[in-house]
Amino acid sequence: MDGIDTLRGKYLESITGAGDESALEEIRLAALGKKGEISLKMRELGKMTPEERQTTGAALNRLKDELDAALRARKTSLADAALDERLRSEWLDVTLPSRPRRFGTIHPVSQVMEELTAIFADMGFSVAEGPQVESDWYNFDALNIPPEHPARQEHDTFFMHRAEGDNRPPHVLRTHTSPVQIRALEANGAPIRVIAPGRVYRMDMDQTHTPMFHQVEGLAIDKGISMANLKWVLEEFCRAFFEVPSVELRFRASHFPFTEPSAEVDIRCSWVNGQLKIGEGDSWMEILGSGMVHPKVLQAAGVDPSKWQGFAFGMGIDRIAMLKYGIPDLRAFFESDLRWLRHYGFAALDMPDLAGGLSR
Ligand code: 2U9
Repeated sequence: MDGIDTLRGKYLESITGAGDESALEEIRLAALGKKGEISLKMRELGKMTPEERQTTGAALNRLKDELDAALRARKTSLADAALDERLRSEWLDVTLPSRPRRFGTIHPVSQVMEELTAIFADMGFSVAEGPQVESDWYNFDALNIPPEHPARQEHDTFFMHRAEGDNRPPHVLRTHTSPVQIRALEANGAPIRVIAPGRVYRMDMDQTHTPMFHQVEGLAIDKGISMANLKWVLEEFCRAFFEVPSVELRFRASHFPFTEPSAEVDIRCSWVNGQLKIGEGDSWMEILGSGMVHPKVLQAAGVDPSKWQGFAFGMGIDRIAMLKYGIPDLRAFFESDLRWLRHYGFAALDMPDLAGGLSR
């Protein structure tokens, strides 16, 4: 029995002193494993007298249970201590303010594109897109601008390269988004109501011109369309876009190859302390060009001009963005100056919608 008490003392002490689970496992094997001290002692029972075997066997079984319980208790207490330590060291103050992070902004051109798309969509116009490198047919001929037409020179076109000896007319960087609408007409036929916003290119660079700028053009073809419809659509657009209760437009006769009759459109405005006010005043400002689509243009797009007619218009997106948001210099639009972008840019969630942002 003395031996058993010594074993108990030895193993209980080492269990209490075990620092981690692997130390506990080593102790378990040394005491209770197949070749452990207690298992060996169990094997010696066979050599004992029946009386000795009974008392020693019972005492060994009690010791086994006791050590087993002590091992489990120590294991639990080690796990609790480890968890306490993690809770202490991995403490996190979730109430701390987050680190300041710079957000990007929406470019005024993108914002204005979204705004005008929302307004025209509300009037039944869908959005069409097309290539920026165009054939001269789609950019010029189909729009009633034949090769010898002076308007070709006025467009300050960028021409693409052709291989030596290839005498086909070169492709061009589109000078307006009109080819997009020719393609939309060809693909869908009449009736149609589309706008075509996008980049256009002209070889021009000064205070008010950049070689790449943005246009939106609109096209509505149906039966019985007149300039009265054009006027209403443009007035509704200007009222919603500039967020004013009423606008007044003035149509001045003009000339474009792709429309007949053609008109340049001015909006009533005034300048108060150097600030533009749209909708009231004694001044007029040109904001877009428009007209009834020329029969030759309809024909070129595969639409019968004896059955269908319609209006078209075009305006500069950068320009109306400058007017609406008081941006003074066009060239800054494309300089990617972060300070400018942060100042004039819009928050990502500032999405235009007719119920909220744009008054109706
Ligand atoms: C088709 C038929 C006709 C589009 C039109 C204008 C008048 C116009 C200028 C405004 C300022 C270009 O950005 S700007 O320099 N545009 O004055 N654009 S009518 O006429 C079309 C378009 C497509 C099939």
